[in-house]
Amino acid sequence: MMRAGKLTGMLMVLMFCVALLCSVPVASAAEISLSYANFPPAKTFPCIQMERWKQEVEKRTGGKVQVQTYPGSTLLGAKNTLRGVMQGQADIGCISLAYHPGVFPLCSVFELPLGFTTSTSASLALWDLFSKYQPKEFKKFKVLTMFTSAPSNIMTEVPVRTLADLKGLEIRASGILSKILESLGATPVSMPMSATPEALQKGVVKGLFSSFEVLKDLNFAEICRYETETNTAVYPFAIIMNKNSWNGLPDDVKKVLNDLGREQAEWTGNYMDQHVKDSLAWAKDKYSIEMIKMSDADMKEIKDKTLPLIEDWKKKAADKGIDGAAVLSDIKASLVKYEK
Ligand code: DTR
Repeated sequence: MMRAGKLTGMLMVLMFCVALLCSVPVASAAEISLSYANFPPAKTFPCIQMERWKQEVEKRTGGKVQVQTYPGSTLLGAKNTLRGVMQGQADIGCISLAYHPGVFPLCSVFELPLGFTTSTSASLALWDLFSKYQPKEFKKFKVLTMFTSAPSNIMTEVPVRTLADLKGLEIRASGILSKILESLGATPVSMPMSATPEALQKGVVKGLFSSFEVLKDLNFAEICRYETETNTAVYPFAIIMNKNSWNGLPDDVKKVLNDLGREQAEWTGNYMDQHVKDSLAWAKDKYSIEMIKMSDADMKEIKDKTLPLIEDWKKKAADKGIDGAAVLSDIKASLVKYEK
């Protein structure tokens, strides 16, 4: 049986604690909450850039905006992000343009072998192109930023040392990059990156055509021990926002998001370029991957065989009223400006 004095003492301590908790200011709940859907796993670069964007938006709005991120297709997957954001199932979404053939007649130009050697230069050039042309292909959305992967290379479970080794080999790609593989004699199997791990494990594909950081981020180095350096086309991405969600934002928040447009493109490019180097070092150390360079003759044949794809793009662009030559001229100027 507890003595009365001890009980009184415990009650006094309890009341003091309650008073202390009531005096602590509770962080004010954000006035605005935005949902941000992303299709690939959390450790891949589209999601890493998403988390950085979230942090910057919450910091620069002084907590007025809270961003709820959904990596790994937990809210919208690769194939339904475009419609999902348009319908308001998510305020914001990440799309890989190559997953939507024919939908982005202007910005799909960035799926071509344009000569960019880094994600940073390609991302800045893509954002500049979008900013200049404001293409109607995005008219149903607010585009918050755009960026690209690093240049694409061939990662396979069997060595590809020559173009002849590519013949008939089933390799995962998407968009115009699938057409690049086809022009080189490979058998492209188009699918989103999120479907690639299962396709590799089941043997549906013998490798993939993408940037090297996935060797680490998706552990592809475990199966694809052979890396053939082609350093060709990149994959363009756009971060799109539901128009009603955008229109409902106060001007001060819109300014924060607009100011982040180009900055986020550059940040993502820088992150990607460094992460490719780190991922290759990691894969060499953990899985002793073999880096393969094809002969100069094979590299020239790759260039010769893929150039016609640029003419194809120009024709399709013209059908949509786009001056392809002017777009390519602007991109050439960006190459000079950013590839110094
Ligand atoms: N392979 C391209 C682009 C890409 C490169 N790394 C990642 C990581 C996660 C998703 C996509 C990508 C693509 O499938 O879009």
